[in-house]
Amino acid sequence: MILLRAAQALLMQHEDIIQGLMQPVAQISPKYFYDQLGSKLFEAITNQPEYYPTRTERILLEQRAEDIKRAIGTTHTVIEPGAGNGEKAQILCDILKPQCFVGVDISAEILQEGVARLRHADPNLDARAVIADLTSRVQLPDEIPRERRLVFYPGSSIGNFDPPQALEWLRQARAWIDSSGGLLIGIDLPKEVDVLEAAYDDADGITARFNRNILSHVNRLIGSDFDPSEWSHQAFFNPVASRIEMHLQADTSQSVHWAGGGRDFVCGERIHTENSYKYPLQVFAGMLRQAGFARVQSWTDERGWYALLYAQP
Ligand code: AVI
Repeated sequence: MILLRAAQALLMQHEDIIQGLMQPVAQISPKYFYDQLGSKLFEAITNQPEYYPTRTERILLEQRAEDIKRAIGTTHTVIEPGAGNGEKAQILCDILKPQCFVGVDISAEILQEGVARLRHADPNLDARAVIADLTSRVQLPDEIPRERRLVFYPGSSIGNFDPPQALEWLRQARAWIDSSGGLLIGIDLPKEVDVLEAAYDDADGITARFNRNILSHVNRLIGSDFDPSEWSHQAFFNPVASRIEMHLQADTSQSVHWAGGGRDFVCGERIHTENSYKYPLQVFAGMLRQAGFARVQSWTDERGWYALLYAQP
């Protein structure tokens, strides 16, 4: 049964990728960035001087720890979708001292290491890993108590969903908690275009490697023959949609094949790999209200680049 489900999941992934590649403007979902190398490259991105979100959020969490703790109060369980290596969970668990932590992520190995690290830091913490794809509805194990849950979604990861999906995601977070719970979420705010574009095109080329690596991952997943060295990294701000867009642009005309199909790309043609939305604070607070969160508090860094919001039903 488990093997059958795994085979079905692989088949769906295969279809999902090919369907994206066959669109008039080819696209690959950003969830395929995160194979083992992709996860390492993302970690390296967060340490680049140009990539301010992770650093700004960490400083904000540390500087406003007391206010955040006062706003949230007693928390029984912290649930972190996309927990990765658990680094941010560690900061929050130090502040809130919950009894239970549930990390949810698609990258099993990194999540399990992160959860083990949290357990090691506090042997009294009941830390668990739930391996799941956050782009579909996630069912949390029944044994996790419903009272006083805090859903923690840092890193401005919500920005990688298009607005309707983001709203759907917020509704799912609302469904995970009861009236005693809340959501602590990080969002990246609009700012000067130069700052935004540099963050997604660092001088050391780490983001470019991260973007191109999606093609190697896709090659392994669908047996295609993309040559990543034939593609250039593109990142620019789209002011109409208020988002950074990442694309891969073909340096030459080429044919790419996979079992049962393929596609020709002309020189200069692009594959759209990621959007990263930058929401004004009031717009995002409105989305939270639409998703069923009636009370919203927020904290912003002194440059006004990034915000943490605490939302309650
Ligand atoms: C994971 N996510 C919030 C990152 C972002 O900023 O949108 C992904 C990323 N892509 C390129 N650099 C970082």
